[in-house]
Amino acid sequence: MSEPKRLFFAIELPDETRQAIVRWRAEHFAGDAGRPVAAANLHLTLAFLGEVSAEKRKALEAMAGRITQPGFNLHLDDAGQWLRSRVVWLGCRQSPRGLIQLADMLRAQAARSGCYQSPTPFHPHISLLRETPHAVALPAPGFNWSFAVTEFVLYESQFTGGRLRYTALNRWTLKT
Ligand code: 3AM
Repeated sequence: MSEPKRLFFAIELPDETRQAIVRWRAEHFAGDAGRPVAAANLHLTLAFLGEVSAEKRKALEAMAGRITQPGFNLHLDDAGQWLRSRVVWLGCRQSPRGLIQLADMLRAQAARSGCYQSPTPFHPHISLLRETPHAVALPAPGFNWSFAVTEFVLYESQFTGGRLRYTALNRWTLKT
């Protein structure tokens, strides 16, 4: 029997968007502002699933494969800080309907499968800095990053060798 894995559904960011975000972050936040999320780990979480057995994962993957939903554009034009969870994030002033629908569907499927569900509502965001020790001055969003979301991904989260690694286990295409 294989060990349960810590899983979550998310949207992968295009390489060039990740690089642009990392450059923007380095320009605007000092070294003491918090722990930067590694470029490779930048993502937008749709549904956190917690520890999932191989059997439950199979059921979740089958359900994810039945999602028929069009793709959408993500326009990153907002940044903020959550003082309680100590995160600085990027997001959208107005979330696309497709993003909310996709996250709602995945979260409902996960709940039906008995997966852990966060009690907090879905606030789409890309975490940039974690463990921010104090309030930071947020730069006016001078960025304007848009990209087409054409798929969603199931990731495994592992903490190994003192590093957090996200590995894409499976992906599904959104209808065009
Ligand atoms: O990077 P973000 O914040 O979008 O915060 C964790 C991360 O999302 C979230 O799952 C993503 C991958 O680790 N996460 C971790 N533990 C969680 C929990 N107990 C959680 N979300 C809700 N409840």
